[in-house]
Amino acid sequence: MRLVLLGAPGSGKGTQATRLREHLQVPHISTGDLLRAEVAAGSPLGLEAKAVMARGELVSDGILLGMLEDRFSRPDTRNGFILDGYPRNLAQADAMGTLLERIGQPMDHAVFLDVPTELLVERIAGRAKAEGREDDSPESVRKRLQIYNDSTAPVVEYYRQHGQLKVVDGVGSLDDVFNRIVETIAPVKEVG
Ligand code: B4P
Repeated sequence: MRLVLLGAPGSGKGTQATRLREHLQVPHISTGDLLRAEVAAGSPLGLEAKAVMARGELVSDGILLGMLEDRFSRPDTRNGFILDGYPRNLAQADAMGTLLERIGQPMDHAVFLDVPTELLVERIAGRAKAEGREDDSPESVRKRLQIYNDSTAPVVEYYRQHGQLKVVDGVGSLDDVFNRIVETIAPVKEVG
């Protein structure tokens, strides 16, 4: 199963991807986690990404694509993957399409977690208290939501127009949302 999870910051992508990894037995690839690992390691890439992320802005498309190519070259992605946090703009959507075609791993579903803005803000404020993530400050969150509306929402439309989009209501308990996703991506049973 090759799944792309789309949604605004705080929509539950990372949360649900962790559960889906167990269910589908394929790796969870989070571009946010890959970037945070680079920052923690103090690599040149991490040093470049750190300030950009803290401001709530998007790290450059070139860095992201290189990171993703590297991750997809690992053998654990052979049976599929759950991609969380990518693509975040139309250029990334195009680059990903080309990459997946080149490695012979076409996407099965683009699942969009639909959550109203007030709830996104509430959830991220909760995480800010619990985890103290630098980019969860009110100022960065405003910026991230604005970038989401300007750059990432068109990606959702792009997959809708290509007939690949599955919209899932992201409001409810973790179990409710998880069950909705599983139902949405389950193969349609033949009748008779
Ligand atoms: P991400 O790590 O992707 O951060 P995110 O958008 O906030 O989503 P995340 O998956 O962490 O949160 P979730 O909704 O699960 O990106 C961080 C930064 O990295 C970006 O701003 C950017 O700078 C950079 N970056 C990443 N990818 C990039 C790319 N492709 N291009 C350029 N830059 C990139 O959860 C949020 C909170 O809600 C949690 O506390 C969770 O517990 C809670 N929650 C989730 N579901 C819930 C539910 N059903 N009910 C109640 N609470 C829930």
